[in-house]
Amino acid sequence: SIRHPIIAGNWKMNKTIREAQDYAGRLLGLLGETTEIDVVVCAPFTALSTLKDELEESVIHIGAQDLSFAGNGAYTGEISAAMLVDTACTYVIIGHSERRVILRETDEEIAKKVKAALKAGLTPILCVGENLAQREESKAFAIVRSQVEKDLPDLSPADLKRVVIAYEPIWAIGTGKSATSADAQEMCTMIRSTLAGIAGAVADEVNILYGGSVNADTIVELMAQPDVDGALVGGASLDPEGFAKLVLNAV
Ligand code: G2H
Repeated sequence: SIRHPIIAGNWKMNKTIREAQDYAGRLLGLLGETTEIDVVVCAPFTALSTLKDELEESVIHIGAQDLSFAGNGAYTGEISAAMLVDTACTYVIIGHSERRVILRETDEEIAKKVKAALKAGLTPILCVGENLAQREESKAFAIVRSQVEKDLPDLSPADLKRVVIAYEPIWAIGTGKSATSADAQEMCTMIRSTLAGIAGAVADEVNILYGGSVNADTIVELMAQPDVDGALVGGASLDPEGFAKLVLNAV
């Protein structure tokens, strides 16, 4: 494949500074030489500066879980792309379903965040995915296609190539109920053809990940799917030994 696989851990709202420091040291010991896969740790804002100290010089990449669409100024509580770059972040999750559902983020806001990330040189990990009702009504493909089109409007092929997409069916998140690797492959193929419709051949260079209750066992079959280029991992990324095992199983 012309794509270099990515395994990104998403800690969500977990870990103190001290826990983050301990985790980084242990992960470095386990994966400090791993170059076959890009390993990313997406941490809460409060842990990023510590991760910078621990990981900046290593092969392990640092990611955030959100950013502001705005550049700077009167946006109380927000964090800008430049601030993330300042803490050595190179990735940022955008539009996670928990933010879409709980915090009511819209496709319009998400599209602006993707642009802000790209402009600052960050790699956005754009999350898309249908809920259970939508899947049961056979609307999954239409929903995901519409998210991809709305969240990535008028991007040049050069910009689109830098976007990572994570397909995360909402019914499989943190439920222990993973999509089958065939379901994941089918949707990731559809996403790639949607991207080809938007930007042509560059779609073959876009990394498309699967997320939703991925563990050290399920990763093996997922990685064997031709259009699945890695995973976004929540619960199974919280323990460094378990996460390292998952990454090594993906190689
Ligand atoms: C989906 C995933 C990571 P989990 O949210 O983004 O979490 O692996 O716990 O289902």
